[in-house]
Formats: sequence, structure tokens, C-alpha cells
Amino acid sequence: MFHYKKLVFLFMVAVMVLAACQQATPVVTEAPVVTEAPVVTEAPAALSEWSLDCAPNCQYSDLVVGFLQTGSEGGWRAANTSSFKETAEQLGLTLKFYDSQNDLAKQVAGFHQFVQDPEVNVIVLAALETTGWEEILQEAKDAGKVVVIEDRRIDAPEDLYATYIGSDFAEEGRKSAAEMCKLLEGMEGKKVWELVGNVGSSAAKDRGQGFREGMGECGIEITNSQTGNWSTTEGKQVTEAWLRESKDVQGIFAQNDEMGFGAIEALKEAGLTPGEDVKVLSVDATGNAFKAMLEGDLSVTVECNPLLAPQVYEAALKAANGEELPKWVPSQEGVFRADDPNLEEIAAGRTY
Ligand code: GYE
Repeated sequence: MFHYKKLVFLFMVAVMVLAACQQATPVVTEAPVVTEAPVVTEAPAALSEWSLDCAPNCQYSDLVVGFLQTGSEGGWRAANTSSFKETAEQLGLTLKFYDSQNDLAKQVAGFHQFVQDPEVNVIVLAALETTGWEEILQEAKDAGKVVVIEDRRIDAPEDLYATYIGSDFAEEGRKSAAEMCKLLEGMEGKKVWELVGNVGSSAAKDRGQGFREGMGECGIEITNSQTGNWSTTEGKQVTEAWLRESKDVQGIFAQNDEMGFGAIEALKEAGLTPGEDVKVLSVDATGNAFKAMLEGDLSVTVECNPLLAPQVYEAALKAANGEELPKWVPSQEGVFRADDPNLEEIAAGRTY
């Protein structure tokens, strides 16, 4: 009996000792919260060919961005330019802004200037035309500049730039054709006039191609097509000239809002009612397009997002730090219609 009691006592002592041991070892349930971006001391395995000397720890304050803007041809461009200037200030990077005044020779000259500028380590290009950039892009790359293409794509080998950030213009064209088909439902004819952007630009080429891809769905026929150079004045002049020839038109596809506003003025002065006699559709979805839709003059506007700077600067910093980037990051965009019951509310919420 005595041995049995001794055994029980020893067993209980053992259990108590074990319990005391368990409390001592902490169980790590979640990783410790990292407050500061860990300073990467050793370089990651393979920095991309675009990395700058400050890689892999470049900060926005290390970036000096030479931005080659097309010019100042309308509401969309003004919003795009503000996006770059305001975001540069917010992020604390240095921006050298170059206005190419919609002149290709000036834009190429500005590019050379930035390639030779020792302060500039990032070059951002909104290309006026798709071709002719290979040589200067190679010079920029050899000079160790990070090159990012924004807004308008170019026809050049992808290894000559870090990434392209911009819209799918062909998709905007296809959307425009689908919307025009809806607008022309029930109208006896499907004759459409096209106001084209500046010749040679990707926005103009791709929107036109996309529209032609989709227009067959409902038998649309383009009976006039000419550039209005993205401007209201030229959009009006071109439409006036067509109206002097014939008023047999059911739809106008304006590749941007400004040219659409010009067409609306011309229709009114010719005694036609935009939105009734002729359906006008444009691309961009700027604030003025919402006004024109609320007045019933413009029937549809297909969005093209101009607020690209945050994405562009983020991509430039990633490239500077040696990260590989996808070659194209298409923007997410919508379609807005004059017959939308919530249009007033939507318009009130727009930022450009
Ligand atoms: O549609 C037009 C501007 O490149 C997407 O350029 C841009 C176009 C835009 O002039 O309004």
C-alpha cells in the first residue's frame, strides 16, 4: 500500500513539473509587424536592365523625371498634365515638364535634351506618333535612363522601354461601335461620319480600327472620315464642310469629346438637332462631355482615363529598383450614356 501511495505522489509531482515547463516556450502565431520597408542591403538576385544606381533602395525623392507631353489640345490632356504635376509634388519627385506643342520635331528634340541631361534618370513619353522612336530610345537606354511610355503606345521593340501605361484604344473603338449600333436602332439609315484624332497617333489609329471591327454588327457605313486634330474648332470646320455636301447622316463618331462638341455646333447651325436627327458619340468622358449629355446634345461618351501619373511613377520606381514589369498595364474604363437616369449624380462625382 505504501509503495502505491509513493508512486501516485511521484506521478503527480511529474505532471506538475511538465505543466510548468510548457508555459515558458512562447507560441509565435503571426509574423512580427514590419513598420519600415526593410532596407535591402544585398542586391536581389537579378536587377532588371533598367535599374538605377540607387537600386534596390531607390525612393521617389531619387527620381528626376523628364516628361514629354504631347501639348495642350483639350480637356483630357489638361487632366493628364495636372495628374503628372500634382502627383509629382505629392510623392516628392522632381518633374521636368516638356510641352511638345503637338509638334513631333519638338517632341524628338525634347527627348534628346532629356537623354543628355545628367540630372534626368527617368524619361516618360506621351508619343505624338507611333513610329520613329527606336534610335532615340536606344540612346536613352545606353545612357542608363528608365523609359516609361504613357497614354499613347508606340511601334518599337519592347526591350527599348520598361513598360507602357495607357488605354486599350482599339477596345474603346469597339465599344463606340457597339454603342453607335444601339443609338441607331430604329433609324432608317446607318451612315456615320468619323472625326479622327491626329494622324499617326496610336489613339487615332486604334480607335478607328476598333470601330471598324465592331460596326459590321449592325451594318454601319462610314461615309466620311477626316482628322479634326482633337480640336473643337477643326471638328466643327470638317463637319460644316461635310454638311455643305449632304445632310444624309445618322451618326457622328468623334474620336474625342472636343471634336464632338465642334460637330454638335455645326449640326445646330445647319438646322439639325443633335441627339435626335443625328446621334453624336465621343471618346474621353471629360466633364464637358457630361454637360453636353445633360443638355441632350451628346448621346454617349466612352471613357479614356487621363489620371495615369500615379501608375506611371510607381512603375518608374519599380523599374529603378530593378523589378521586372509587365510590358502593358491597360487602364480600366467605362461607358456613359445621356439616357442614364443617374447621369446627374455620376457627373457630380467626376474628377476631370
Ligand atoms: O482621347 C484626346 C487627346 O491620347 C488618349 O489625346 C489621348 C487622346 C485623347 O488629345 O482627347
